Amino acid sequence: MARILVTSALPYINGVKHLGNLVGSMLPADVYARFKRAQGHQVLYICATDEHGTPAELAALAAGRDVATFCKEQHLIQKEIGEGFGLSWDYFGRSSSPQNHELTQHFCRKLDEAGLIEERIDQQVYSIDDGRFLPDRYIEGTCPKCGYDKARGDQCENCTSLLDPTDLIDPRSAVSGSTNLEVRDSKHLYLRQSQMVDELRAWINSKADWPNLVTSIANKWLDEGLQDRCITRDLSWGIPVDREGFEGKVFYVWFDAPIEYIAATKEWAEAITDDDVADMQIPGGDPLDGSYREVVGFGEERDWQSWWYGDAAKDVTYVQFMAKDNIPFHTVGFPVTQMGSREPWKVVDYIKGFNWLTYYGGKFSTSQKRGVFMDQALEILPADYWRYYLMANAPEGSDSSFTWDHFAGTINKDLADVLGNFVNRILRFTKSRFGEEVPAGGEWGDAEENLVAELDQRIASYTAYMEGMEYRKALSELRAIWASGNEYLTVAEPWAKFKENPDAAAVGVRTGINLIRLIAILSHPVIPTISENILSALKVPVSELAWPTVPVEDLLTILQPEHGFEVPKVLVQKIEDEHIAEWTERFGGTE
Ligand code: B3M
Ligand code: ZN
Repeated sequence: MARILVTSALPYINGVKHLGNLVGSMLPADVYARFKRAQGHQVLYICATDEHGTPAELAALAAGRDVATFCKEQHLIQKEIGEGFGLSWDYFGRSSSPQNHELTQHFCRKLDEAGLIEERIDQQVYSIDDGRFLPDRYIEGTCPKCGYDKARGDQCENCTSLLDPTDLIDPRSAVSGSTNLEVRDSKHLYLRQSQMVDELRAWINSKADWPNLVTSIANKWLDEGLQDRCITRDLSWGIPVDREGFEGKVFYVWFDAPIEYIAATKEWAEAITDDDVADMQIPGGDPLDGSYREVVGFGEERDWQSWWYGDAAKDVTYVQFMAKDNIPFHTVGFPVTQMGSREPWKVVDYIKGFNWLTYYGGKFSTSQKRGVFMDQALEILPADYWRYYLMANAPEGSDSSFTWDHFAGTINKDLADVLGNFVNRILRFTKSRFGEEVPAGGEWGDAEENLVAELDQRIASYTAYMEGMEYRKALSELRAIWASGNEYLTVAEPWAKFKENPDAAAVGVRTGINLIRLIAILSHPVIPTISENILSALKVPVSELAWPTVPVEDLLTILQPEHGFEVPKVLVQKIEDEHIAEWTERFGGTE
């Protein structure tokens, strides 16, 4: 049994995330965590809301809330929606937690002791019309590297270069559009990343197994010469810089956000569970409120350090999931923080990065409300439909495009026709001919042997692709495994054989029902609800979800004669043309 730490990029707090955000981070992380749990490993999947920075302040302002209240509300909304999608976080924390305040300040102190922090007087853009300093991403202008004219002061979305606002050509305020900007002096802390280039390069070079997308972005960044990075801001919302002369300043959101991976693990260790609260009988007790912490000695069995620090964490494999724009911060930014502290922190072992999911070839956009958002998706259809489609079309090798026709076509063909139809067809037939239990009689023949041979090979390659987080390939194997059920039935023909030779028909449905059980187990990481509905129809407890390792012939004889089942209600409802028309109208399509 291995110990596997999984984190997915922290969804930003300014609003509900869209499907592009989901498929590039939380969903593949969840599929991986579920797969690894099924294999019997000890998995800790940690995520959190990323709550600091100006977009949070502005979103709160727009919502007429103070920023702390806004973040608390939005955190709960995102948590609920994530759970609605079946995201099996072990903990979903908040980057504004006391634990993150403490750890972020700790890292800054350690980096300072290591000689990697420097005070500098910074020239910072002040917007006279807006009456405030403008944070990096609220200055827009032309990218000096690629010429894109909507580059933000922190990063060019077009070429992913990290920028400083003063690099921009023709800068303007993104809040008001005003070009009435002036540069004022302000004291800031700089992280001397430039001191660590060789160390980072050696580390990245040691990761020969990382996806090319990830190492090429990391190397590009190192090749361009790593700039020292300002890690403080003139804002009020954030983690205070606990240093003389820095009153009223906070840490830069990208400094504290990755540290939240660690802090959220600490939140997990120290968290009161809902059960704890119920036991304490505190009416309306909020499990997220740390104030109950001293009441009971909970959390002692949860050792956060054993996942993150020193020798105890040496056997942990740490895997991160993120979209490509976040890669620089995880291949350089966060490792500088961790390694530069000169403390033995666990650094990432493998990064799975993603390209973009587009909406009809264009960008999903939170600010322009373009595309489908997680809450809307759940209003329309069950989570598993989205989970399947998104993972089957994950933007791995290149961007992939969402369209309603493609989505409906995939669901109707793969989920409804191939999977749902196989399960329902065989269980309905068995019930009508043999009653609601697995029938006895008959012997295996060529059809069964051929099925076993095919499954042996397909399950091995499906498992290997899941292991390698190659989701498109994995799901195409999974789909082939579903299809093997229908193909087997075409050959075994229990319906045709029943009259002449009920024993032969019994073999067919008995093998088919066992195949349904196997398919439910293999499908569980991707479509947990459908899988559990199938298992419940087969009266198989979810405790039997262990990933198959024994030879396939054994797996197809587990459910023995007399094992009872029920015919499930329609597992997968087809998407009708009128729905496609309605949703295209509602969300906009074509373009
Ligand atoms: N919140 C994703 C984004 O808003 C960012 C990820 C943080 S991971 C530490 O682009
Ligand atoms: Zn650019």
